[in-house]
Amino acid sequence: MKAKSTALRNVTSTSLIGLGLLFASQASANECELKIAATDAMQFDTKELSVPASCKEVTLTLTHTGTLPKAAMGHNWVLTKAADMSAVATEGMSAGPDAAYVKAGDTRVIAHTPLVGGGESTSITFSTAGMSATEAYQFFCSFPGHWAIMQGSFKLKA
Ligand SMILES: [Cu+2]
Repeated sequence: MKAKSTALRNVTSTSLIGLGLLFASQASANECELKIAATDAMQFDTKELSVPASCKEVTLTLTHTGTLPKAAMGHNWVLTKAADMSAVATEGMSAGPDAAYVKAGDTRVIAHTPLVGGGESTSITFSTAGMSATEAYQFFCSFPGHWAIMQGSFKLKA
């Protein structure tokens, strides 16, 4: 009985070491998943998002915690280089709500969600290929008039 429990303990510590090695070489899926909430008061609940640079893909879930409809207080989540944000936001206004106020084929847009209204949520997964830990990125809501307030920094942590 005693021998058996020792053996079990050895197996357990071996698998923990294995897990440790796995985590060291690649970020765990959890670290590559982000959540952000947006409100009827035209606010995101954070001004800073980051993931480890080892994330090959990032999954972001946007939840609109308010009650106002999409046409009045729609929100989305758009990611660009910081330097591209204002031009992408301004040019996106004429794209309309069905295009989530993002200009068609805009290659400056790294990722974006559709618009959501109160009580809705949406999720996207995007690749970090071509992104850099030394580059400054910005996320924002491209609903007309929102981006000046609804924005924050996005970083790949080296
Ligand atoms: Cu918004």
